[in-house]
Amino acid sequence: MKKYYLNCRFCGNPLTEQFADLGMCPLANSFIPPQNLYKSETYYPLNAHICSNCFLVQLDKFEPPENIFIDYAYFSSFSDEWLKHVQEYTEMMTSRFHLNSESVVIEIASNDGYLLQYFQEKGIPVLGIDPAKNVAREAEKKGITTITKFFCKELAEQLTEEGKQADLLIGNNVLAHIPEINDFISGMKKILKPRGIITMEFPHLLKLIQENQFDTIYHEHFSYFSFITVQHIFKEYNLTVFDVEEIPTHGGSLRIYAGHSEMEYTANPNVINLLKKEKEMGIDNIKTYQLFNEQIKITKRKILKLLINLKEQGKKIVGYGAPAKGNTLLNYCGIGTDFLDYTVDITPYKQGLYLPGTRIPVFHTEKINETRPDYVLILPWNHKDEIIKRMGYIRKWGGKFIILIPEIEVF
Ligand code: DWN
Repeated sequence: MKKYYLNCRFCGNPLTEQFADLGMCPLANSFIPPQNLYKSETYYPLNAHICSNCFLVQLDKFEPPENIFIDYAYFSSFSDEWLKHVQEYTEMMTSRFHLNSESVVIEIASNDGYLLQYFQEKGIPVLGIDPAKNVAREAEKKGITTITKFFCKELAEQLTEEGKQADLLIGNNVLAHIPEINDFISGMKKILKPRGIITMEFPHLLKLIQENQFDTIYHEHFSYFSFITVQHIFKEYNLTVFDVEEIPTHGGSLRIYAGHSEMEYTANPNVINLLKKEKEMGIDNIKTYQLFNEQIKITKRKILKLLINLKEQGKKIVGYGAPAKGNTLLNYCGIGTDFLDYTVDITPYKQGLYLPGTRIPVFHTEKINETRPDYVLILPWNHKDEIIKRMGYIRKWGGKFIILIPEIEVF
């Protein structure tokens, strides 16, 4: 059975242009328990293509979402900054769209209830949808009803029949994780009340290119979006994107606002300006994408030069964080325990496990105080400020931080 496609998952155009070839890599969140250390591991081509018709950057689907997201390693509530971000979002949406106890807020990929908890506190009815049973359990503990299924058109139709439609339909960092994007968007169209609003946040492809964020390419991110492409996809399903914000999360994301086109929304200046900015940056020109591969190779060589140099000086280097993106970077650059003695993470689920491919052990953050390494390589660079605040005590023994993306920094 063909397990991957060679046509654009949105427009069907044959994919002929390569965007990034990151070699062979295990699934970024397939952490290894100790008992499996001497078992084999599956590697897949990590090879992103760009559609020359709709400019959707995408990966082949080697593993279906069922094999990735049912037992999931990522818990959104482990970042204070991220919780602050979504709490501010809740306040803004409640006032902008006059949400109240009569409204219904539905979040697709609701994770551990990190966001819906703030609407719930306001007495606004919420419903979570997330297939990851282990993560959804945490949401249920917060009293947030969560349907542990993948969102799709069929589920949208079933919920609509049950009278469960959304005044506000939220999808943060989910769009990239959807292989069947056409079915997903038509499901959103279905479950949205006539005057309902959709907001979605997703990493901005323009930032990925401009800031060298090649490590955010991994198999659970099936697609990578520019604003032009998202607007085009929504329009295909009679959804109008009428507002957009550039936000700093996850290395630079977009938050879009959309509604039924039948409500005749007009695009505001933010939309017009971002379209103009993307065109000026060549986001609708295939040549822009053809340079990225070379950019990645240069970055890899710079990273290896730094780490080889430090190891030749006899320095002790450890990782901080066990993010999915870290596994792309470490596997692509060939950085194993020959460079990093271990890494740490505040997520209990990850502690005691080993990173996929490199088999670098993941410990509790306390380990750093015990071993007092010379350098701490921050793998989730998108949380740099929060992590430096949390780990500032390494200065006591002269410890330094290393950041590799967007540029190498040692400080
Ligand atoms: O798209 C996705 C994004 C939203 O989150 C998912 N596919 C999976 C995940 O990607 P990631 O794992 O690269 O995300 P983060 O947010 O960069 O991962 C942060 C990791 O760092 C988590 O394992 C938690 C950990 N962490 C920590 O140990 N100490 C995070 C902070 C802020 C800390 O202080």
